[in-house]
Amino acid sequence: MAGLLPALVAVSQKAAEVARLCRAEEPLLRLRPAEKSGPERNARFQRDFKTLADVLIQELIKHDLGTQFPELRGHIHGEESSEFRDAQGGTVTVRVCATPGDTVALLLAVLGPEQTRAAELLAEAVHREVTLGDTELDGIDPGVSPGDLGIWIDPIDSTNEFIGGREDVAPIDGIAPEGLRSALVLVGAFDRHSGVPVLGVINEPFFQRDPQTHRWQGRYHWGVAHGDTRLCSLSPPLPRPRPRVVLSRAESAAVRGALGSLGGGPPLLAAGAGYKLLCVALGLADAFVLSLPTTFAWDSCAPHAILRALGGGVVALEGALRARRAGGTGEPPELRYHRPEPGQTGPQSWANRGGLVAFVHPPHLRAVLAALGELGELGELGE
Ligand code: 2IP
Ligand code: CA
Ligand code: CA
Repeated sequence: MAGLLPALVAVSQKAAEVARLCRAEEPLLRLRPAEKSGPERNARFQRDFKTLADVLIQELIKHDLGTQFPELRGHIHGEESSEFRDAQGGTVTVRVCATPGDTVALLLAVLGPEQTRAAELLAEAVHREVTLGDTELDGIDPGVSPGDLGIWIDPIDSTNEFIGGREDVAPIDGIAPEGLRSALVLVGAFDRHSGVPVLGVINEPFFQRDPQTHRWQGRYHWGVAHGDTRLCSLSPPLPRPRPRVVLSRAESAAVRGALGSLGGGPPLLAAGAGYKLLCVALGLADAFVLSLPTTFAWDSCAPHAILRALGGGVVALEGALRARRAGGTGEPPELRYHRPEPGQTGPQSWANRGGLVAFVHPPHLRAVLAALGELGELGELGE
């Protein structure tokens, strides 16, 4: 189906523009993020927040894709609920309205009546037609019908870093350990029947700053992995002889130690699940390992499609270690995106509960699994 990939890229560009606007406009910066509680809260953080940008971006992506591809309606999912607190402490259901004027009116309920300029800027960005000018995308037909696909959106991955807004964090070995750079927009499409990720777009709204204007400039990456088709805006990175690993700061000492013995140097630490997956796709790291249940379908779907397009993938860590212990010689199980985890509700039913390993080159995956296999069960890795 020609047209879906450019549409995913176009919505990610619109989303990135809204993310940049929300950081550039004073009244939007002053808007207090809403704290998540109960099942909405990610256990990775003591306090977990969502901003108007998270909710508005998810709604604009749902709106634009559902309008262009009616077969996708009801199959576009994302991290956030559409509710946000209004200026009086009540609740507004955020959505893209039929006209920019109606969207302004709705945003004013969130921002307060004096914030007309901010509401107008946001509504203008949300309703703007995006022209890509990326001719490479026009010729790509992934050979899959939207009626067979579902979508996972992480409107902003690394919301904490987005809120913190640190602009000048120096990279270490090419990887930004934290800061705005790690806030990404992730839009992935998976096969509704098999759960395999097939199309992915990662947008970096805060890739670099224009040296003259100091305004943030973004960039995007895409990948297609369907049937025998493997296409990607990136080239497969050259493998290092010994894998360099990137990890979450929350990762256990046991995992850090085991992976440090691989010979690729001490593991690098970075914020953002999507950003660490991107580091693997870019070849800044050879593997991202996570032994904790703190990522979700919306974090991994889009990067996973890109990694598959490059010849790699994202496997379920617990399942892969179990198969290895049982003497299995086949491919370790990859993450799937179509079925909620039985017995779980809300976001937890979409958690990558058994952790993950992301890689491009299969020998690196095998080296990582061998190192972690020495440690025992996944539960013991957290110690
Ligand atoms: C978060 C975000 C965090 C990540 C966590 C994700 O998503 O990517 O940065 O933790 O696992 O769920 P870490 O930085 O330790 O990898 P969000 O910001 O969308 O809630
Ligand atoms: Ca996320
Ligand atoms: Ca998010």
